[in-house]
Amino acid sequence: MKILIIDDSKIERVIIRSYLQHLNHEVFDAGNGETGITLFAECNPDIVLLGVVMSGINGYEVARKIRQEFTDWVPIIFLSGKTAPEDIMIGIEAGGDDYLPKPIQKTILIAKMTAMERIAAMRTQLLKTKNDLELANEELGRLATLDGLTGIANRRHLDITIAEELARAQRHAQPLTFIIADIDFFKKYNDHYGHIQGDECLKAVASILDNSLRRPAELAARYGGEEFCMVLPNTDTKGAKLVADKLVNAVRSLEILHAGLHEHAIVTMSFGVVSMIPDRKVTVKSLMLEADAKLYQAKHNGRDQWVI
Ligand code: GH3
Ligand code: MG
Ligand code: MG
Ligand code: MG
Repeated sequence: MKILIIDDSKIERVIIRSYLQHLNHEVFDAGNGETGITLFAECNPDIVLLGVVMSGINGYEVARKIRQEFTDWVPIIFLSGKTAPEDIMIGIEAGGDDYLPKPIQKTILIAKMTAMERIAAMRTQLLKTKNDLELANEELGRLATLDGLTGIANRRHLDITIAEELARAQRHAQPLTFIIADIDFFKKYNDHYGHIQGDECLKAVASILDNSLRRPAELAARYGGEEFCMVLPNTDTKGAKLVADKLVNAVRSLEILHAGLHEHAIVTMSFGVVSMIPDRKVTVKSLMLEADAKLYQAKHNGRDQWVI
């Protein structure tokens, strides 16, 4: 342990040092309150042994300052000849954790320090547990927004984002683009290659959709099955068409063979695109219905394309 002794009596400091030697502690000492506080900041002690009556600021003030200025708790034990009950009360209220009468008895001092050490260790353990729990919670919160298979945002995340972005676009009269995408002839893909490879295809498609969106506010999410959605805040019709083009080409560029269709066929995707400055009447549901209708048209028109 690092021990800081703050007392204006040199003899007292020497005596306490002598009590603590052979115990493998690192001992620092200061002869007045001001130096004590400076040394406290420098040596970062595990325990403070603090006299009360000192020239300059007294021990109570020192304790108050330490509690004010340093958020991390370090045990403070007062060592004082002032032993009236009120003195003890003032010391504890100033931030002291224990109060030993002078002359100090070596065994009692060491026993009290051992008790403080134990409390400090428990506190450290609790803080660590709390920190671990917070990290685990953060991770859980993060995982709860991700799709288990593809690792991109899931339906839940999408629902929250689309509602937020629709409200924002309505509030600021900004354009919003919403896209629903569906893999073409995916049932045949599964039938031909099996579900395991079907899942691999879904992962590759999810990843390329996600990576094709560049702005941080843009979201690609798995809506369910082989259907994905993209939310593009502040994107007008012109921008929407550019993104849709990019997405159609990105999926093609994977060149995933789809021999379930014909020999040289590759996996493609169809996109239903809605872009608007939404008025008050627009809802998440109406956006989705409209995008779904466009997607249906894209399928009907021959797939591997977008319709806006
Ligand atoms: P279309 O071009 O009209 O979209 O035809 P399609 O065959 O893709 O459409 P349909 O909705 O009939 O089929 C979707 C298929 O997606 C059905 C199911 O076998 C497959 N599918 C849905 N979810 C998963 C999944 O998590 N993993 C795999 N491997 N396949 C899935
Ligand atoms: Mg003194
Ligand atoms: Mg589908
Ligand atoms: Mg499909």
